[in-house]
Amino acid sequence: MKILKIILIGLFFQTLIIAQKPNKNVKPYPYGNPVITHMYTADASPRVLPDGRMWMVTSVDSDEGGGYPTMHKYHTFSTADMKTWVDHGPIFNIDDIMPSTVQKQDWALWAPDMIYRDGKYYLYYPVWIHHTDSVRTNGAPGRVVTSFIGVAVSDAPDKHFKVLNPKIEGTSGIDPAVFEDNDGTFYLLWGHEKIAKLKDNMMELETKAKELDLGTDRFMEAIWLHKKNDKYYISYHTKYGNKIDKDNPDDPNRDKSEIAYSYADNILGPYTYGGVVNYELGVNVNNGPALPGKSYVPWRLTQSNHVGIAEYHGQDYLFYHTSALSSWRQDEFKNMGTWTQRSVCIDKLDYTKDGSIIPVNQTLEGVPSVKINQPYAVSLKKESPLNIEAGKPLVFKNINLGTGYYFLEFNISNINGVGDLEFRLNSPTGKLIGTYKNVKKGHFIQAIRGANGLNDIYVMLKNNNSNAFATFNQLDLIAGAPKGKSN
Ligand code: FUB
Repeated sequence: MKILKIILIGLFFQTLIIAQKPNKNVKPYPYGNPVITHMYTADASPRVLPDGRMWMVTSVDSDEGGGYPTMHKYHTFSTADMKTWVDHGPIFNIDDIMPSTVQKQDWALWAPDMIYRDGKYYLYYPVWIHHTDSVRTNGAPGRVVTSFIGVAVSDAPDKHFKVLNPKIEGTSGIDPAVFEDNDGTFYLLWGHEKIAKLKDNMMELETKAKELDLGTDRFMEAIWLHKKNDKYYISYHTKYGNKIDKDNPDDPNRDKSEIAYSYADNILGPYTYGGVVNYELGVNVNNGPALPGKSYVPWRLTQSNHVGIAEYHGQDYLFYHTSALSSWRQDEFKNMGTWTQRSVCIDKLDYTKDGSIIPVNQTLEGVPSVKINQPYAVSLKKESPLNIEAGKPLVFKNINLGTGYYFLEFNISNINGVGDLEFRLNSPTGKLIGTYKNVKKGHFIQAIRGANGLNDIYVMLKNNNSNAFATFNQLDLIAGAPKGKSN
């Protein structure tokens, strides 16, 4: 009950209409963080896609003011070097989901996530409905808030997404995060520590939502799941309470607005509390411009924080957001900026030897440019056609996976029986890097994880019937270096 109350208080503050100053400073933003400086972006969800680029889908904060109720669209952005981002424009907006009978200011699109599966891109979005006092639900007076998760689909991450399921039954709350495990199972996480398996159609839950045990009561929102060396990490924005003294932001008695994490060996937990991933926004920024009369940067924020974590060629990155750009565009860092005019920042995320996350160093300059010196694709198929039989692995020796490949692309021209294709490193029981479930005839692209360095690749058809077989016409590792443009 106490947790629910704190969450509701947090959400209440977030929905306040925000007064803000005009963005009148047109001088170019001088630093590398935030990474997008021509508009306000928040809630980044990063993922490498089959073109080998790092993509992110973001919420969009309003230029004109209005705060969280005016968040009405998503953009996608991509990069080939982690430094230079291309804006692919709006891919979804509130008119795609809102009935014409309701008022626009009552509906908002908050933190989304996006994933690739079988030639399609799935966008999971939280619909936040904030009925103003003029609107009555079932005749009941007062303000009513509700939120749930919908899913939309597209053929490309930079094309318009169409609604697939406007409300996924069994969800309520915000901040969906989607995750594919190495065994080919897709999970949806959202709201208040909830997780469920997704059906193959990606638009319904296969299992009932389970409430995760994160080993702490610090969780507030913005759940994110990533996996590293077979360990599951769940990161989240912590409850920050309402005792915020702007003149004493480091007050030791105040619950801090941090990104914390919990870890587990099993995706469903129980998880153990691990500590801080990202301190409050603007804490310990070296050589940052100080707010006049203060010792901290003008985007020192004691509320709002968000997390997305993704690996790109051997380095993990934390995606978060700050109001540095707002403070710059309003009056060149003389004031705090508006905290609901947020902008996505990226910094490196590292681990200790035992797998603990080292709190991220928030930087002004952002991350260095990444150069990838390996081809986009490595072909594994040596003969044509190539048969794989159940129980008899195909082995490809000494494959140089360099700093990483992110997908396997294959074409199956013939099949007898149905089974799963497993991809492992170095032995039939070695590290599982990806699984394609219930393989059929056709062309497929399957995500893989942890495929780097020099390895033997084992491909196995899992079927109890020893007569089962499949015929590959193509079997390539792809997304080693980005396709096409170099930035
Ligand atoms: O951006 C709107 C909301 O603020 C998100 O859904 C939360 O995670 C917080 O970032």
